[in-house]
Amino acid sequence: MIKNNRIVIIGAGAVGCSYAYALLQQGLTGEIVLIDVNEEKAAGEAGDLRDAVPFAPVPVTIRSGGYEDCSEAELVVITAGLAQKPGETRLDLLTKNADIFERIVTEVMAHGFNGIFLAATNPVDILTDITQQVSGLPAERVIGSGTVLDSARLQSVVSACFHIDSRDVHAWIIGEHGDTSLPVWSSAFAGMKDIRTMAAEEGQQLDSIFQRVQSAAYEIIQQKGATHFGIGMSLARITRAIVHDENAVLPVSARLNGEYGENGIYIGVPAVIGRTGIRSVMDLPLDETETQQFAHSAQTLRESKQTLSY
Ligand code: 6V0
Repeated sequence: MIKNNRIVIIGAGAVGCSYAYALLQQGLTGEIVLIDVNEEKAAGEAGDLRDAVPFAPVPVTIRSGGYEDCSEAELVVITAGLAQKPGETRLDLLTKNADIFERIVTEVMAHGFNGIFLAATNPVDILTDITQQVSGLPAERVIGSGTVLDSARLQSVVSACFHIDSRDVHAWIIGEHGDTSLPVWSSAFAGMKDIRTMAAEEGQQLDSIFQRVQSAAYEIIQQKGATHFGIGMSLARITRAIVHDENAVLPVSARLNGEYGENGIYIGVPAVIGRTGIRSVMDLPLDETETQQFAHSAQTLRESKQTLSY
């Protein structure tokens, strides 16, 4: 761990605080600053989190703050904005959260920020794109949570179906973090065994496995009004890859530059993540169906992006 690397979290809501709690539990930073338009909430959340510090693996300073704290930050993580309501898609949130992001990123940059941005607010791919454009930072230093959470959900469902530890399930979802995402079954393994072969042998339907993953967020939102623990841990996983300079491969939202036949859009793809952000995007071989699905997902994002003036 790089000592006292300051992480600023903008948006002290359910996602921001679950992430802060995960950071604290995993000893990933020495300093966390929470910023929120609701300053009292940010102060209250910081106070509550401070009570957990004596049980954390490393000492951590946690406080609420302002945009001036971004100048010294290694990482600014944006979880601010409106959340999905029951029945609402992630793209419905676009216009409202795009305005919020433009204001936030402008403020962060005005205070001399020169680190890495990580965004989680939905629709995350387009908001990450806006973050990069408004900040003017190199694309490798602007990362979205992408399909890290979706992939974790896929790994959990596959784990339950085949009775294999989810950490040994190497199956990923790529594309938009949303309704057009796709599972890459052509490169999916449990241990070293092809999951398509396992499904055929055990009479499991891969389509229904993916449907369970797709409906997971909608179901949880219906049941409890929000999802936040999974994304909190997903953001912590990306953070660990950065602060420990892991060169870990994670399906984040990264800007494509010819990979997958696409240019200039942010979308969930496997990328190598280390201290400087996205080191490279992994161009996976996709089968014909996956290639078509990915192109459709990219087109959906491109069309949504065109509705905005960025
Ligand atoms: P929340 O609990 O309502 O928290 C949002 C916070 O943002 C609130 O505390 C607001 O006061 C604050 N806020 C709003 N505007 C501003 C602003 N301009 N500046 C600073 N703070 C502001 O929402 P929750 O935490 O549940 O969700 C946050 C976002 O994460 C939503 O867009 C969700 O859709 C998104 N999620 C993304 C996921 C992913 O996989 N990428 C997963 C789950 C949720």
